[in-house]
Amino acid sequence: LLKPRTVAAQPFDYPFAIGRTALVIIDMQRDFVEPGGFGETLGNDVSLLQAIVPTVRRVLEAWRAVGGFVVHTRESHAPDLSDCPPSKRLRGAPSLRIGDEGPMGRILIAGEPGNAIIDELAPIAGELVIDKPGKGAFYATGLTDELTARGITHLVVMGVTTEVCVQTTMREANDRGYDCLLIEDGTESYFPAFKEATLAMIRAQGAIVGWTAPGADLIAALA
Ligand code: TIU
Repeated sequence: LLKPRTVAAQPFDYPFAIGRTALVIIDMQRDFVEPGGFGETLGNDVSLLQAIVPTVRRVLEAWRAVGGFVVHTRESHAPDLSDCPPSKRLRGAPSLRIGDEGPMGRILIAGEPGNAIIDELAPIAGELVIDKPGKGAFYATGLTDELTARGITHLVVMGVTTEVCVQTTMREANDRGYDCLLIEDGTESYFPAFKEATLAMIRAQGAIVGWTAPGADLIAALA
């Protein structure tokens, strides 16, 4: 698992070893991907996000097959909202606010049906699930300690949405010294232009935030 490998990525090759790398799948939960969840309450068309599920699954299965470590995150809050800043709950004019009762249970609350990771990508034994109250996966979570304990230095990132929780997590990770690769067809936004802009800004200036590559190129590097 420590064999040096390379993904043909942008803006240049991404070197990694499976044993030092975590596959991080951001917020592939019903709240964002299915109608009636948080994403839709904000006024978004959630069908766009469903299109990446087969690719995310293909990459996840390939990563599992080589014995790589997997982290799943969920954006979620405690039932008493003690970890939800009022600014987050009160911002804007959503059709339902965080904590309100929706068709999949209380919006963005841990343990509710809508907070579950979709069946196609459900975690299996040995995979880490991080519940995060913020957009970034490092804020107010134990993620750094979990990665450090496993000797992880590199993150391969997929999930939703590209410019919100994915980009925030990559920027948090980059500042903590992780080398991050974003899978281009394993991430999506409610706003296609925001996805494209995010991919471009991540890899600009000599990979100022990280690298990007198609899922097939990561899978090829695992052979
Ligand atoms: N609204 C939006 O685009 N995203 C979020 O609120 N959370 C995540 O990106 N997971």
